[in-house]
Amino acid sequence: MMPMATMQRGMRRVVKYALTYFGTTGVILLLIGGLLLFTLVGKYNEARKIDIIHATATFVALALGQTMLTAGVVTYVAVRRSYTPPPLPPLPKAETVALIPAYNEEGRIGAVVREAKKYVDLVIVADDGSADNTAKEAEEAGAVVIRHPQNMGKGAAVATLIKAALAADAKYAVLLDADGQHDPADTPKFLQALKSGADHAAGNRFPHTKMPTIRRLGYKALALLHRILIAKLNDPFNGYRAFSRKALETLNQDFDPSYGVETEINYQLRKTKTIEIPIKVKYHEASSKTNFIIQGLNIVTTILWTAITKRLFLALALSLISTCLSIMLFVNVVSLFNTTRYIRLTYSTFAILLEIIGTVLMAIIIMNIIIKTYNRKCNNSINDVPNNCAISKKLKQWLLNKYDE
Ligand SMILES: Nc1nc2c(ncn2[C@@H]2O[C@H](COP(=O)(O)OP(=O)(O)O)[C@@H](O)[C@H]2O)c(=O)[nH]1
Ligand SMILES: [Mg+2]
Repeated sequence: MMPMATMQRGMRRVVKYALTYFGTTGVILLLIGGLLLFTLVGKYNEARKIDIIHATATFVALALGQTMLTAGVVTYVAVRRSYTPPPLPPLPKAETVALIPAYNEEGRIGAVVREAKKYVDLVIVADDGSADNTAKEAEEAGAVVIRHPQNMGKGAAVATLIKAALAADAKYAVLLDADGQHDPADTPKFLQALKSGADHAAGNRFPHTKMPTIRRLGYKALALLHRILIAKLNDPFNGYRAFSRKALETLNQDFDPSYGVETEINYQLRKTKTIEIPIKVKYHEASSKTNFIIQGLNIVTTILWTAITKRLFLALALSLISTCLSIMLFVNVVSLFNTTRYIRLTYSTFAILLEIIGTVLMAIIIMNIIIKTYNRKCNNSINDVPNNCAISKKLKQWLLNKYDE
C-alpha cells in the first residue's frame, strides 16, 4: 500500500496541476482526433467509404479530449475558490445568535447589527474580505467579527458563521443579509418556529412582496426546477433562515461552501423539519451585487451542479448510458451512409448531443470526487492547513501568521 503522506502529496499535485495535466492531455487528444478526422475524410475521398473503426476512433478521441479539457477547467475553477476555515476568535457562550455574512456593506451593516442585537444574545458577522469599513462598522455596532483575508464568496462566509455558532454553543441561529433587505424585527418569528419544534425556518417573501410579473414567472420557473431536483420550498432562494443546533451540526458536516448557498442549505436540510416564515424583503439601490439575469443563470447552474454532484452514481450511470447510446447512433449513421449515401440527420444530431452530455457529466464526476477527497482533508485539519491545501499564497501567509501569534 502507498504511504498516506505520498498519497496526499500525489493528490495535492493532481489538484494543483489539474489544468496542466488534464487540460494538456485534453488538447493533445483533441488534436489527435482532428488528425484522425482529417485522414478519415482523405481516405473517404479515395475509397468512397467510411471506415467504421477509424471513424469510431476519431469520435472517441474527440469525446475523451473534451472530457479531459472540461475536467481540467472545472478543477482549476474549484481550487481557485477553495475554502479554508479561518481561525475563530474567542466567542462568548450564547443561546441565540444572529449570523450575518457581509461583503462591502459599509453604511448598511451597522444598523443591521444594532437592530439584530435587540433580538438575540450575540451577533456574529463574517466579513468576507471587504475593501471598505464593513468590519469596523460591525464591531462598533457590537458584533463579533470574523474576517476572511480575501473574498471567498457568501458560501464561505456562511460556512465560517456555522462553525462560529457551534463554537458559541448556540441553540438557535438566525442567518440574515447585511444589506438591510431582511428586517431583523422578523427574527423573533424565526426563533419561535425553532422553539416550537422546527429545525429549519426559511423566509418566504411571496405573501408580502409584489414582484413584476415577468420576474415572478422567472422565479417560479427556477423554484419549480429546484422543487424537482433539490427540495420543496416556496421561496427557495431566500437567504433569511434560522437553524436549530441539530441543523447547524448537519450543515457543518457536509456543507459545500463553493457554490450557491441557499440551494446547498436546502439540499443539506431536505430531510429536516422545515417551516416557512412569511417575511417582507426591502428593495433599495444596494439590494444586490449582481443583476437578476446573471442571478437567474447562476441559480440554474447551481441547481444542476448540486443535482449532479450529490448523486454521483446516478450521474455516472447517465453519463455511461449517454456515451454508449451516442456511439451506437454514430456507428448506425456511418454504416447507413456507407450503404445508402444518406446521412441520418436526427441520429447524428442526437449522437452529438448525447456525446456532449456524457462527457461533460463524466468530467464533473471525476473532478468532484478528487476535489471532495481533497477538501475533506483540508477542512478537517485546521492546524495543518498551510501545508495541506492548495490555497492562495495570500491566504496561506495569513494563516501562518495567525498560528505564529
Ligand atoms: N461573505 C460574502 N457575502 C456576500 C458576498 N456577496 C454578497 N454577500 C452578502 O450576502 C448578502 C446577499 O447579497 P446580495 O448581493 O444582496 O444578494 P441578493 O440580495 O440575494 O441579490 C448580503 O448580506 C451581502 O453582503 C460575498 O462575496 N461574500
Ligand atoms: Mg441583497
